[in-house]
Amino acid sequence: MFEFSFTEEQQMLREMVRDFTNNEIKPIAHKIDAEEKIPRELINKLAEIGVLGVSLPEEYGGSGFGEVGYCIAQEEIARGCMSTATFIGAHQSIGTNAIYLGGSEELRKKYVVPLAKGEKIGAFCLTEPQAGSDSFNLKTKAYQDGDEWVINGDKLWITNGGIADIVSVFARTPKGITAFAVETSTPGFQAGPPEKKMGIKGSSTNAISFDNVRVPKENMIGQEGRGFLIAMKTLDAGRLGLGAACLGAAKELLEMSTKYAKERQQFDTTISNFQAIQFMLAEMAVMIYGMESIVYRTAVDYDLKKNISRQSAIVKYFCSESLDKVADFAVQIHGGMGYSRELPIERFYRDSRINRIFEGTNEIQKGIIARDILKRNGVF
Ligand code: MYA
Repeated sequence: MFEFSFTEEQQMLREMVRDFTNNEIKPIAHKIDAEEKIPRELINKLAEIGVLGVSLPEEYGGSGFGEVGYCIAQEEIARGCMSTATFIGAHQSIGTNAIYLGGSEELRKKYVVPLAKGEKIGAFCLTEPQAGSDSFNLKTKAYQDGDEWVINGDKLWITNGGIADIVSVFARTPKGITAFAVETSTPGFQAGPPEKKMGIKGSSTNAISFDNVRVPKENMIGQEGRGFLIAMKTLDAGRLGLGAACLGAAKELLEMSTKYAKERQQFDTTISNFQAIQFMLAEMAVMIYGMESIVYRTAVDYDLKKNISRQSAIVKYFCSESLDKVADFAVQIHGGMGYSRELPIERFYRDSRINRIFEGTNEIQKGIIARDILKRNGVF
């Protein structure tokens, strides 16, 4: 029999994170957006409840819930604040995960443990001014000098760039692209000011420069020349988690829209009695059911150690496109109130848009999907 249900532990995790979001995140989500900053106290509390390492094994400081647990947590966090979900995604799903997936046992113990416990903050430094979608075209270079590697170059659009303690950096070396774990306190590491953005304003996005940044040779993540593969494998998980965050936001928007439609009176009745509104709610629910189905199907496969490259590109594409439509319907149902800063709808609308761009644009996702389909002669 094929059964699709969460375990008791997974349900408890969801309830715990939902309570946390309701009590600790929702009351300050507007402030996070307005002040463009996630308070350190919130980050510490997220660490305390184990969310900053929720997917990672307990032996590496995590909570041991795997990718399914990570998706559950991100869904619930995104219901309250997408800036906070973005912070967690960059810290855990790509920043820390690159070291976990590619790193030696020593490197995992040295860096994954404090990152998973939330004692340190992580980030993922791949993108450069000329290497956005074309991520192979890196100009950042590293050369070996005795027992150290010396990194020089510029990174752009680095989420958590200004607040991270340990970053996963991708640089060109004689044998190809190589990944390194770098402590941001190392001389020569410099983060620029936070970028001014349309949405996810609470999440810090910075340019970073590396000026003769020296790292011990043990800080190489995996083997020399294997960095691009590590980046792509890491993004497989990242894109899936992004889909989960989109799902949580979409569910929140549907709940808010349904409640509002049942309260708002026009023409002597609630607007929920109008077919135009009902159809919007129905379309939102259709997309949410699709999102939920593919997020957890893919997360289960990831935890079973199956290759999910094409599937995670599909999840990322479908969930981010769907969330944009769901957010648009939510604004429409709320009318003027959806456009006003009095309600969180307009914040969700702004925050949603980035999901079609980061972790690989949706055009890149379609390219990945098409390439795989062509390789398999169309067999799904
Ligand atoms: S992080 C930065 C995001 N950037 C990107 O995603 C870059 C997009 N570009 C690409 O993905 C690649 O460049 C593409 C590669 C796909 C275009 N597993 O010949 P290739 C192998 C295993 O395809 P290219 C960010 O935004 C491949 O087989 N292997 O290379 C974070 C080949 O090997 P071989 C793989 O044509 C923001 C080799 O690599 C995989 O250059 C913050 C080269 O491949 C794979 N998957 O095209 C995020 N892929 O030669 C926070 C490739 O041996 C998120 N290979 O055959 C938080 C979200 C949640 C909150 C949201 C709320 C708002």
